[in-house]
Amino acid sequence: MRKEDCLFCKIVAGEIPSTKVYEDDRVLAFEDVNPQMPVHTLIVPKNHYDNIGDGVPDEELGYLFNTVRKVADIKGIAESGYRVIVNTNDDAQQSVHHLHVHVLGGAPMNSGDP
Ligand code: D5M
Repeated sequence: MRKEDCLFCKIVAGEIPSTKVYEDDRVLAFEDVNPQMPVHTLIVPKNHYDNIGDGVPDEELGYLFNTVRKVADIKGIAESGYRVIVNTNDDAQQSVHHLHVHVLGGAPMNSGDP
């Protein structure tokens, strides 16, 4: 499943470059172009879903969140700690409407941080 004119579908397809952190047949993790923390990696399912409420199968969601742990290991923040954010729709200011998980870390965070 792929959506025309979706930025992250184009990144998954390699049509727009990204700095890859992890990839397998189901997910892609890449560096956020506008990092809010020393570590700021995005993880997307290769299938297109607008957001977490877009009928994502449980198994797909589980796989996506398991990838968070892999990315935390790869980025070396598993022990120091990290924050996981999934912005959804307007109130959360979701700007790219392809489900994605932000993994943020690499420095101590305060409650007002992302
Ligand atoms: O977050 C969408 C995130 O996507 C935001 O942190 C910037 C990031 N972004 C936008 N374009 C790119 C490209 N081309 N590469 C990498 N990262 C990108 P949201 O949760 O929707 O507000």
